[in-house]
Amino acid sequence: MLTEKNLRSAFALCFTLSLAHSGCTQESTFTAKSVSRQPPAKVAAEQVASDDSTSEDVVSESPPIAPPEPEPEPQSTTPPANSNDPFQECILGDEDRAKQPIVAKVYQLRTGAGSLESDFAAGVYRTKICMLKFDVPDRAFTEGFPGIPGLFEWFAIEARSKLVAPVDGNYRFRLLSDDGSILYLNNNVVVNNDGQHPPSSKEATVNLNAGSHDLRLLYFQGPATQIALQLFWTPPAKEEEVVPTSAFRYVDF
Ligand SMILES: [Ca+2]
Repeated sequence: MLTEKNLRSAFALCFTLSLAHSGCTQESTFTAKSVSRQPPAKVAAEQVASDDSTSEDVVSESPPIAPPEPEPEPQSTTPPANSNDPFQECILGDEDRAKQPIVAKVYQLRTGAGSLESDFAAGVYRTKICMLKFDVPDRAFTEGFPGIPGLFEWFAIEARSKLVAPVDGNYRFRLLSDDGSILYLNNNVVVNNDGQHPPSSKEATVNLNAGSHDLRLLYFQGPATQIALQLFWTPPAKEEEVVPTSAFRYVDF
């Protein structure tokens, strides 16, 4: 019977005598094949052990961690275009600038301020806000501005934007306010409604070319707490309306 022990002995004998006999070659080949089965098995076993080790290392050094919860998409705080809040925190994304086309700086005036002409220059800058349009009907103002909730009297705002005239022609502007206000277009006074007074309006007509025009609007609030600030226009062949948000373009201010 050909046992593995016998085959090993035959292989050893052939190797020692360096015989070229075909039987030896066949036997040694067979033996080699028999023996050669071990290394791959061993390598495989080692590989498994290595794999296990690697797995254990990974487990011990890096315990399973649940994937992080995806960051929730930031909710836009951009107010809707029809928001009733006239004074809003400015959201500075490009898209938001288009939605909030009017930028206004808020100044604190001295107590007892009587007009823009007499007191605006001495105002103390407090914050910057954004507006969708000038549409604050006569109402109580007790909330104050974003970031300055207590400022509801003796303040002024200086607003800037581009005003886009859709066509050439005469435009009538009406400025209603409590207290005073002044509208400038292209650095010229168009409507002067300055002074401390209850809700009242003044108007003027100007000829504008189609396109954008520099708009600056000053407003001040005297004693608490009623305020009003509305800017109306009557474009050529149109009815009067509050100048819509779509007519304003953001300017860096
Ligand atoms: Ca007032």
